Amino acid sequence: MPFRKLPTLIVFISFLSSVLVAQNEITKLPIIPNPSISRLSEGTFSINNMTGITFDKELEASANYLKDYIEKGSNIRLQKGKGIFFIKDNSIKNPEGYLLLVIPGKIEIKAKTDQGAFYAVQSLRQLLPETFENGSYSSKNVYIPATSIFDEPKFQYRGMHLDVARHFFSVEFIKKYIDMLAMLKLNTFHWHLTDDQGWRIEIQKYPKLQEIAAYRNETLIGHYNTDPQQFDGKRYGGFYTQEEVKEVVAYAKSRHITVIPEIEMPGHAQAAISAYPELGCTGEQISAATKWGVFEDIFCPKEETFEFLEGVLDEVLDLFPSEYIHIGGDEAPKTRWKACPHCQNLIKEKGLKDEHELQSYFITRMEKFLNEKGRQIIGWDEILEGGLAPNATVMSWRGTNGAVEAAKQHHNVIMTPTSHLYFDYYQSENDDEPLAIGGFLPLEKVYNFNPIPKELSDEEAKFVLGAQANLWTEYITTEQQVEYMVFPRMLALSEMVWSKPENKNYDDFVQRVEHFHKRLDALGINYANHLYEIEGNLTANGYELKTLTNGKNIRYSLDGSEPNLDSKIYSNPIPINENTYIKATVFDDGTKLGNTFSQAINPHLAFGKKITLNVEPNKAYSGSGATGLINGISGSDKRFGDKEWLGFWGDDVEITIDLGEEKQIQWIKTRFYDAQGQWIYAPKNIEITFDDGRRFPMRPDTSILHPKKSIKYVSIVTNIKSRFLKIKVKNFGTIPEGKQGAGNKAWTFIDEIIIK
Ligand code: TNX
Repeated sequence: MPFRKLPTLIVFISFLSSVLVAQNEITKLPIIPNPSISRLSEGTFSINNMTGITFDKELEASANYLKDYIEKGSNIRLQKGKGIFFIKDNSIKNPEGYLLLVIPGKIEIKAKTDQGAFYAVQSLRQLLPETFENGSYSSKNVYIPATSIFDEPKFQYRGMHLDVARHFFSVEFIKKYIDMLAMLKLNTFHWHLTDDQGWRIEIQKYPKLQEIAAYRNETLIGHYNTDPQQFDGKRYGGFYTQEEVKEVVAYAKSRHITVIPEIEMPGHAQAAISAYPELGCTGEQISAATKWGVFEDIFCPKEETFEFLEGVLDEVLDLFPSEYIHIGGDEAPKTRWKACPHCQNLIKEKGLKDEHELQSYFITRMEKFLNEKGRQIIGWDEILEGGLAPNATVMSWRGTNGAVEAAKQHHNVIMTPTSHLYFDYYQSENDDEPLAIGGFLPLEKVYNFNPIPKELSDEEAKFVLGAQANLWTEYITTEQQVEYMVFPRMLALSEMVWSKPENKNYDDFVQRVEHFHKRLDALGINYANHLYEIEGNLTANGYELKTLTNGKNIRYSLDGSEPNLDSKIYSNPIPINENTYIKATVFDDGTKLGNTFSQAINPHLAFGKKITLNVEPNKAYSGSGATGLINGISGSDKRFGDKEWLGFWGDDVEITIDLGEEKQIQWIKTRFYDAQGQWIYAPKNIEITFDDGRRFPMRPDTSILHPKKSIKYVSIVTNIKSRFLKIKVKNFGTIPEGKQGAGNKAWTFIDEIIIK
């Protein structure tokens, strides 16, 4: 829904003047997501056993929610009557918007809908002590600071996804997850219910989905890239009964959350085919997948498959009132369809060009079925290939190009790019992080994402409904780990989709996150705490150290020792003229917080010299720019998303380094990330040209004894005088069949070019 700035502002101003809250300083309240307009004033309102609650009928649910929250959180019991007022107010245009006024005499919550009032309650909740979260608030009175808030969301789609196919989570936990979303004013839960490794929803018409497809024989242990792969030998699985699904949907509804089910087609269908082999093209008996990846056994576009999927969806529609149904559509290799006479006949008969158009035929047919029942489809951005189904909404995950293309075709889009919203990626560069799929997505990167792609005009931008973060659970085996991966990044997501850009400020957000930790503790939510980490940056003045939260000291050493209370306090950039090894730690009043940061900086011939590129790195992986390639710092061995690695998607890259004057060069080394599961491949070839026109290929570096599996090292040894070096890096090309991301362009990631 487009943001109607003017009328709401006028409403707010008249609201303020009507209660004579004037001349107060605008102060930030510790609320996440940050409200549109908020003001803290003099005085407090006290809630105690005398406090009454009064509501308009339409806001009854939220009034009861608040009453319950207070009574469960403390010994305070609310009365009927004056004190806290829930007032229906049609002048608040946005159905999710609200006004919250706390003055010494009363609390007023105004909204047009119960949903708006619910969000007011969530804000009020964050003004109450954290002990309310676990029922341990023991006083008879609680004082709330006088406050006035006007608030409404920036985006209408604010989503969080959970994959329950790779690992299965209890109904109890799904409800807790929904509560977490509601607390942060997210309104959509995308429930990824089916995949190659398991089918997780009861379908009465097809009992073998429960008996067979819900289970796999065993599960991969450790990372996919471990060689040789190992398995645990234990049967694993489970599914939600229809009764449980109804319970979850109703629970979510009472928290103003829509549950969107995802039933994957035509790919990620191996579990379903294991139960009903006739749904595949070969008819062969297969089993649910026991490892991760993209699998070739996909649904075959036969009449009996459509009948099956329609039967499944009929039951799904009865369970989920959501307007949107997610039909997947991603990562469907066409190998089986190419070899299948039925598919080839169908292509001819329908006058289709190829298997991509056949996929489009498949999706369009399912869309028609769902549209006739009054529902709309959402699909991953692959549904653009071979032509978009007429009314489909696109979930853009492979970067943002899919979103741009769909919006330009006037289709709705939801942003969920891997680069900014894949919460299965690492959130810190610490070595002690739990095993994750790969990548690096720190809090700040999530926070600073702008869901509106720059390429879109204002008109086209209206098709961007909002954003969603995804939690794929290949490497996430427990509920505690789910929480660890989503917190605190879900806080950043909530502010990114709710708050207006002018109300966003990362430094301020981080102080609020530090405060919010206490609430998460009280709620028994497991979260990652990287707030006391140190960020280092090489600048023209030396190496700078920074930490996020206010009022702390950084102490550091340069001799490899662990910083302690006797170590130097950091105040100015550390000069770098030779090989330097910095270790630094955050202290608060003599207490060490967080982990020790360490960084080696090894200057070389190109250090601080001029570097140019023929193409810009992809904007999602632009690191610290081209100079990062010669800054004496090597990118992390494990996280290609850090500030050092530069990522290029499909481009051939030409790098020119100007040493300022002719120099004697002994050798040149560089390295490339190689993580095929994430579509990252070492280049096809690399070539260096010098001033005299001589050209040399760069070859695998055999001087490195134990190369990291995820990194390819290359070097040349030469004895040459040159001022300029031109390094040509040829992209790997198209990802081959059978690999993750087959058919897409490969990524090239490069960092550090060392010249000696
Ligand atoms: C790609 S995102 C997938 C999922 C994986 C995920 C891992 C998408 C539409 N498909 O099947 O779980 O990567 O990050």
